[in-house]
Amino acid sequence: MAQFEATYQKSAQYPKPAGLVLQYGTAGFRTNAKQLPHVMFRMGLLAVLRSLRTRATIGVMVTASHNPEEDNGVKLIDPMGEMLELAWEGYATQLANAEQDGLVTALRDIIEREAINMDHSASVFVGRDTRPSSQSLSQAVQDGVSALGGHCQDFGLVITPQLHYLVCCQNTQGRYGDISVEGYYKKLSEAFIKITKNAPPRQPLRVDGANGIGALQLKALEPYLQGQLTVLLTNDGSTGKLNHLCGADYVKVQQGAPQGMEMGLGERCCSFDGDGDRIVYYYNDDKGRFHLLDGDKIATLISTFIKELLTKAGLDLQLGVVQTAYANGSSTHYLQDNMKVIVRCVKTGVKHLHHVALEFNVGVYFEANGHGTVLFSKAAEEKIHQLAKDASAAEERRSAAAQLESTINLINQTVGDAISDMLLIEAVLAVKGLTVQQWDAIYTELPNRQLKVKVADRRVINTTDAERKTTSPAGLQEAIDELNRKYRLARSFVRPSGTEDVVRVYAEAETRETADALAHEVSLAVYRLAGGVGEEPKPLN
Ligand code: 16G
Ligand code: MG
Repeated sequence: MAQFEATYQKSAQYPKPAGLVLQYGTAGFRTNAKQLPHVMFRMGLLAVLRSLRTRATIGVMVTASHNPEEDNGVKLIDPMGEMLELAWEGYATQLANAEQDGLVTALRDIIEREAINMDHSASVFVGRDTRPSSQSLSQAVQDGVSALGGHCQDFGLVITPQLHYLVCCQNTQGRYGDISVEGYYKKLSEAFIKITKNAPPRQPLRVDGANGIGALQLKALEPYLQGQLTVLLTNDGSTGKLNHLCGADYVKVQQGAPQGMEMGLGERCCSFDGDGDRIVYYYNDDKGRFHLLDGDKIATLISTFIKELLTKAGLDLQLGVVQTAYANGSSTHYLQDNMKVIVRCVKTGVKHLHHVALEFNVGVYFEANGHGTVLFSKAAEEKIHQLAKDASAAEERRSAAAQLESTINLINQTVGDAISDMLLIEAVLAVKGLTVQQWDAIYTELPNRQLKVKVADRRVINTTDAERKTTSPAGLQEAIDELNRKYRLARSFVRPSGTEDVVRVYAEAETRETADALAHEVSLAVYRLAGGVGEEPKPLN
């Protein structure tokens, strides 16, 4: 076929470095930008095949999120704005690693296995972050799409969740929202204004934009908020380097403020990550101590708000919260015991959380690192809409349903979205009249510590029960159980990282000292029983 000949010719412009092997992981492909042009071209090809297979528009986002500026990456977005289907992650890896001479064979193989009809037309949406390498890499994606005869629409600089939104809008013929970045601003800002219209004026919010695309997009959206929220933006990309000493990941890991953030006592501050799909909040108390409000605190705030509205509306809809093993034990207890909501624990990785959240009428999911959103089932949305327009219902019930309607519109249900999450948090704080300190005080976190242990081969560690227990190597779980019994309110677990060549250790306990001691002792157990390399882990204090 002529298409294949053209593809083969064009691909020579994007040669694959000999011997380079990359894998499509939870975050797509991610590595130094210099190694990626051929991967981008080929993901353009794959997006065409995926589009033909699903008969829908597919998204391709060029970003490496919170990684250093020199890195880049690429992720495909499925028709409803979900992450790429698992089987296709395998095809992505296959295609990216094929040598030039095997490229057409690799393409034909996917076409055959998926019974793809090449006569239809394909449609691909492309977006990118602000990295210096992103523009040319995005061009490589677009060249790949064109080479296979697909139609490409370039949305330029967008946060990852905006591209998810745009793909979903396109494939629902605009029912999810207008198919434009402006449509996104309008949908979110109108919902925000509706929810907060009767709330008293608020102090401004300080936002760390990680020197990335989130800053640019927030700046563009702000006028649409019509003064209902004032943001003071730092790390807006005008001078600093992307993710350098700033951004959500930096703040979460360092447990400290990003560079450039002037935090007045008690002021609300938040940080986005480099592609705008994660957010954390924080403030300094009157003793100048730094307090982080991570994904667990966000999930609690949002689920409390929605649960209260459901109760007021008298709607019998089941609300569930999905967490990972990293969720602080206090958050899980608070949700289960005080709020009486169902809590589920799943393996690390956004797609696992998203998947389980779909089981509820209203599924709230957040990773402790600040990635999360809320999913409303079709049936739930339908009931809420019915009630909101039911003139015979009591005023209180109807107005709660109207607030829920706006909440649905404010949330980007396709994926975690720093801007949408920020607006929702701000709306909840405004409506409930809560300060950031009051929000923080909803429950008190157990002191916790995360450590890494280097081992010869991290695959010797296998886990079960949503990564909360190990099944190998022999004796490790027994050792961890015994250590957990030593301290009050103690819990710890270990798991091999999916993104780094290390074993991760998490421990929490009643006090800072015991949490640190437990984390250290568990690290030692991993080191001794799972083939630790280098120096033995040292006590923290
Ligand atoms: C990836 C995941 C993130 C997870 C992290 C864990 C997505 C989009 N991203 O970044 O959800 O928290 O990996 O990293 O799923 P780790 O396995 O190294 O601890
Ligand atoms: Mg990100």
